[in-house]
Amino acid sequence: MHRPINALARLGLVPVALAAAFAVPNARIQQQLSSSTHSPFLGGSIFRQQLDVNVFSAGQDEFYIENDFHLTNDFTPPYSGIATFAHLNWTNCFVPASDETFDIGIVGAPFDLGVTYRPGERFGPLGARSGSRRMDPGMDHGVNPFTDWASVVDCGDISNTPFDKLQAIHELEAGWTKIASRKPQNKDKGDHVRLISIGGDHTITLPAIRALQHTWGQVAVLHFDSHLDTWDPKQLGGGLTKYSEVTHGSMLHIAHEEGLLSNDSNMHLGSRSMLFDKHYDMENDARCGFTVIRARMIDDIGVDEIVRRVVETVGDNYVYVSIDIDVLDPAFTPATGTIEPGGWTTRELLRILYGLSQAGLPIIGADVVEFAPVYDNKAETTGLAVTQIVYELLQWMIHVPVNA
Ligand SMILES: [Mn+2]
Repeated sequence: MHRPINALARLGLVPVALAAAFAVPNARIQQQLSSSTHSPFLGGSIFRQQLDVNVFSAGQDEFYIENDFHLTNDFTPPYSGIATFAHLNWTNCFVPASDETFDIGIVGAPFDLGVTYRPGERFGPLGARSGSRRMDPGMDHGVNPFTDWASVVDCGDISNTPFDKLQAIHELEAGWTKIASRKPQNKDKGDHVRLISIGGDHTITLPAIRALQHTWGQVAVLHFDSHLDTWDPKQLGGGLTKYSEVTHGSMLHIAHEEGLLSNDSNMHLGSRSMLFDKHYDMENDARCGFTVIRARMIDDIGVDEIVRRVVETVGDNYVYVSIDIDVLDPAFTPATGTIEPGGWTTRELLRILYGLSQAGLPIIGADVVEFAPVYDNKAETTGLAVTQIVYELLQWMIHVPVNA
């Protein structure tokens, strides 16, 4: 009687006492079912037949899962397990007690207090890890960036308050500074760890490069984005309070004011948004040290010429790569905060990043921002694009080791 429960108990999956407790109500239910088989509904329904579960389970012992099934099977399906980026090992990069060394870390910055349109980017790191689940450190095609010279880990997220924007920005900077103090595993390939950060709205780039300044000094920012993000806060509806000035559209203006950016080596790539004041905005942008390659120029000059111009502009500066996924067309990344039609394809962006990698530009850090998973489609188009961009940035870091 009641063999399934008893069998589970035999395998240690259900306590014997629990199996015994199931026996009584189960018998009552069977009685009730058999006494109601003459009702009009049950007479014509699939419930009419009284099924004896004991008949079904008889003779099926060979199908019971052994207790140690998961210990003897090496294959782990990509949709299972706890979500770290690409199933990488998790290292708590923020506590001194964790002394595990690594060379490249993936780190989340769940923050969206600086958006002007759609919120929800605080879920970006979670979405990216979910989107990366088909990637696996064991998968090999050409150079495997997970198993080449570098130790690559998932650092988890930088904790920051959802209640106070300025406090959260301080906490994010403290998180990146803490990680920057870690010693790399392969010191012959570089004297500092490098990070690929996953946003978060674009405001997070400001505390990220604030933290990098101690190590690398001024950096050339390659800013892939449909917008300028060098807006003077007073152009962007700010200027009311200190709190209102820091947004995902003004952080590069502030970074320039703080002396974090190289003088004339920064670039916007893929720009196409409207301007508030085309004279003032562009003059201010040039003052912040940026030149622009607009989105539609790709059809006139092509990928190779874009790469050549970037290499020429960057010179011998260290490069920080900041990728707002709204640089891509909404067809490829619909799940973002401030969408602008007419952007690049995923393939074009990946090919440009590959070109810059092959040119040997010294990449010292990167972020991929503005992914708000709630607006993604059922096929997770945006999440997949985000993780493929992270993968390409990782390839670049593997290809070009950097010393400070
Ligand atoms: Mn942006």
